Amino acid sequence: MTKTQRILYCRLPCNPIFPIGVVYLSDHVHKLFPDIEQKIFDLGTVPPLDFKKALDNCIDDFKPTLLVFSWRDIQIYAPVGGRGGNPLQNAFEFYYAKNPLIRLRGALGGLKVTTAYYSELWRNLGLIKRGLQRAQQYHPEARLVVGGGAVSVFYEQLKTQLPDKTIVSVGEGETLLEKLLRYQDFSDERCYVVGGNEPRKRLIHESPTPLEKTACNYDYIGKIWTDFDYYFQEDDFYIGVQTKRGCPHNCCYCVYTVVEGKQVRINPADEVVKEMRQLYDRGIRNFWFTDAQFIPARKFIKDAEELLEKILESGMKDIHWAAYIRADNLTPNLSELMAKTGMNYFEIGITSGSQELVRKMRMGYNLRTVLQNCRDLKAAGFNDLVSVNYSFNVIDETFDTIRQTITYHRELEKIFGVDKVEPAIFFIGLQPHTHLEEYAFEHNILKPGYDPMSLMPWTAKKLLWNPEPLGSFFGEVCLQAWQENPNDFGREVMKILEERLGKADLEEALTAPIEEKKKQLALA
Ligand code: B12
Ligand code: SF4
Repeated sequence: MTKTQRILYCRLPCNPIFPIGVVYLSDHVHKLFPDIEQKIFDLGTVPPLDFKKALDNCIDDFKPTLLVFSWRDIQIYAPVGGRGGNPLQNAFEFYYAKNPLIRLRGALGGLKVTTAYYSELWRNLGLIKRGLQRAQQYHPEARLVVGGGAVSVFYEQLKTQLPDKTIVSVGEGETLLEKLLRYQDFSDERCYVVGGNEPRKRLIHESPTPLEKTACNYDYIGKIWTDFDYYFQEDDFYIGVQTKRGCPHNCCYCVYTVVEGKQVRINPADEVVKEMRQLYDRGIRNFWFTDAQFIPARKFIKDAEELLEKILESGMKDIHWAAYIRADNLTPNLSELMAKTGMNYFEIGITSGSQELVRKMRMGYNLRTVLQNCRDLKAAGFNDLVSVNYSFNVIDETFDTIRQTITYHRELEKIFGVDKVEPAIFFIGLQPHTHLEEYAFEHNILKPGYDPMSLMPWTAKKLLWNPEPLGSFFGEVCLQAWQENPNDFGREVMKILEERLGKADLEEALTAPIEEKKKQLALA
């Protein structure tokens, strides 16, 4: 019976990031049901004016019985130029500028960003509905499943906006699709049906069904995806390859650890290399290991080493790769392997250079270890770009902790070189299902039932986390940085902060006094 299914995977419009989610889903389904007809259609490669027409044509052509819509991102807060402008700058101009003209500019810019945001939201919902209606013209029983990063984060809010009977999926979707195609009960998967069962409480916290990942079959993917080549044309695309799923940490603002689950599941190194090899043979040289964390904890160091050793053995010598790296989990050997295998960019999300705050944010980092490991990495020959993500003002920030962050950053600059360390200044966009959300409830900053997808100024101001008493101070510093050096915003913010507040002692940054006191008390 499943043979008669025809599955269309439609990745909703998105910046051109390789749609690894639908690639993996269709590969998984093909391995289990080789006779099922499938097609991948990526709206990320289609110009906006053609979205509707291209979708219609694709459906008329393929006549799917099952529509799999993949929605990657909804949120837009970022320190970079985003869709419709720089959202962070607009918001800060509107909230914090003293000059009424700049406030007005912020308000207008904010309006533009807000309009773009809601238009995209409604447009995507419209495309989903349109696709279903069109498919039902050919197969009245055609069904709709939606999933992907954005749906995983906002699954509760989407329940009133999607057509009846839509299956809404949280986290990875392989086993859900498998059950659906076998006509099995899928109610134990991380999903719910619109108009049917309500999403279970804490659905997102449930563990994903375990799954052994094998190398994606790109010969097959090439056959079901006409625009596959699109991502091979530019040299600067980093093609996604997943090497593991899950993160065991508890960083207070992070939702990855619930989307992917705390259980780390390693994809066999041989399979990862086999997958990379297929891409390599098609001319790909840049890979992004799309793991929530490439080295989630010390006990996974040996897995990372095994993978990198196998990449070396495979002879793929001229590749580059990038990933999110917890730099507290490096060893000199691993650092050497990273440099040798072509890591040319990584992001470390230390969030703050103050050990005291890093502990309060439950990040489990030891900043002293991070520094030492960065020195090892440099000694191993790493000479490329590091993006260090700082989010000021998350919890209990003070002028002292800011001074510590500046000192810490300067130390990283001493290791890698000023031009090689890019301070990426984020302000945390508060996300549902995080500890920070609980903190906001406990401190009466947000009330349960708020809409995390709202971009209305009164909600956005709280979600774009920058609470007083330091909120206005950071607002003013960022505005000055945009005015004086908009093209090097992060470094400019650091410079202004240092001019205004000075630096702390490195030793002060690296120690968390309260914990020390607690330890001493415990010893006493
Ligand atoms: C790696 C990553 C990046 C890398 C991507 C590198 C690359 N070349 O691929 C980089 C650093 C570039 C990046 C950037 C951004 N990212 Co990002 N990123 C991730 C991360 C960690 C993994 C995504 C991934 O590829 N996973 C591996 C693949 C296999 O999984 P997947 O695509 O999610 O697909 C699986 C499931 O979702 C599901 N699935 C997918 N579609 C469907 C459909 C159906 C019907 C079903 C049943 C299931 C299903 O099954 C798939 C296979 O298991 C996620 C967080 C996370 N842990 O998921 C955030 C995430 C996707 N990013 C997010 C965002 C917002 C961004 C940015 C927009 C941030 C910003 N403000 O600048 C940017 C820009 C992206 C853009 N479009 O321009 C958000 C999106 C949700 C949201 N908040 O709106 C996420 C979820 C993080 C978060 N918590 O907020 N990102
Ligand atoms: S921020 Fe990174 S280390 Fe922390 S929970 Fe999220 S993915 Fe894990």
